[in-house]
Amino acid sequence: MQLNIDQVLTENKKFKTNHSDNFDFLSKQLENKGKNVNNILKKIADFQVAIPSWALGAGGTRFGRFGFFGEPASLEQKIEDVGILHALTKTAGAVSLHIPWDIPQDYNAIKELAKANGLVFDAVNSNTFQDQKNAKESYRFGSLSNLNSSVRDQAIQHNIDVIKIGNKLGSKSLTVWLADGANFAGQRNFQSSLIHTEDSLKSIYSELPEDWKMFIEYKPYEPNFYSTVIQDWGTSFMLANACGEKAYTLVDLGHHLPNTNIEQIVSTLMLKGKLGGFHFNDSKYGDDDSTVGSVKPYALFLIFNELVYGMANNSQNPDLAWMIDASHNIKDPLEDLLQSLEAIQEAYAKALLIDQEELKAAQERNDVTLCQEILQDAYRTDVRPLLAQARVLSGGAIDPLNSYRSLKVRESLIKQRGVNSIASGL
Ligand code: LRH
Ligand code: MN
Ligand code: MN
Repeated sequence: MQLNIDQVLTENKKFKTNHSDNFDFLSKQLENKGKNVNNILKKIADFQVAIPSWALGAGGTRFGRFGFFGEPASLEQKIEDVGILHALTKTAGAVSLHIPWDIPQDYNAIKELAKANGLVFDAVNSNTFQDQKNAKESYRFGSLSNLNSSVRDQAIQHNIDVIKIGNKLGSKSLTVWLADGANFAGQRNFQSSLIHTEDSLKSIYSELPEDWKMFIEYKPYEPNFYSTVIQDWGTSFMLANACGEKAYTLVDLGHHLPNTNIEQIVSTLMLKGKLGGFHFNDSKYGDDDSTVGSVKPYALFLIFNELVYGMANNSQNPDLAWMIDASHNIKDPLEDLLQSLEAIQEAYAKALLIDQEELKAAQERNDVTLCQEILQDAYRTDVRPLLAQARVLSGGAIDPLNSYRSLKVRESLIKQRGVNSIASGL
């Protein structure tokens, strides 16, 4: 199923007057404050976020999975789902594949389909956290860090195979996330685990095409509950430095212990030119993979403040690979992703409103109160008309979620795919 522009434009008629009133009011207010609204609109429109192929089915917990109706049963259908998100929002112009959950069969056909939906292929993700069908070796006791060199070799080869798959699709980066670690104190020697991991990553890195990047994702715990080899940004940063200039740290918002100052991590990594990718989600407790901005929207805004600062001031840091890494087991996954996309754009737009010059001057005067006021003034601005206007200018929907419902997208998907279709891969 593909949404066409006419359906979106017809929908927009319903919201047009209201939207114009809201946008005119906001842009006047912003212009009175000296903001360049057109510049902000352009930045919002240019901000594209990849959708992971694994977020399109209703996810689950280890205790159970409640499938949602009309889930995409093949990679083709997943790409169609991302196409629907992109047609409505014009901000989901990329898809990120997890291998072997989503291995293309016919590469040309998949590339054509992605193109027809206005999508490119973002980072490819390797998977050495599960045993694969017919694999010779098991990852029960780790993959790239395993004490057994045959297991490490198998995991290295898998990553190289994933690079080859990504290359055929036009991807330009590999994301490595390792579940490796220990469940019990004394189970593993920390140093030998780290040494093996570094050596394995270097072997993968040596097979990276010239114009590719490697992202090293960290996470403090889960599935191992005593120690994780790449547990924090420092370990990832160290490994990225050891590999070389095409290796970077990837920050996943859910991969921090409670109250970690993620905005400071982002800032440090950008200063050092080593922030490569970003996984958006939100959480209350751990790696909850909740809808972006649903629990801690102010924290997200503070993170975006550092990202915006870094994008403007740290030319040593490359363009970032943005991706949503969220999934929920009771919501319609497409509705969940529409909400996440909106929350990301909202935090970004608010951060763009921060007057950096004024903030710097207030910081230099140690006017702490004013510093806070400057941030909060931006945060308290309702930027939704800006997001809607950026979408209108790109041919998207004024109100994506509303239109998704009134166009009865899920109902059509159920008709096509059946009530019981279950997302492939997971
Ligand atoms: C690990 C993770 C990582 C995986 C994805 C499925 O928690 O964030 O990015 O590849 O989830
Ligand atoms: Mn992630
Ligand atoms: Mn995660």
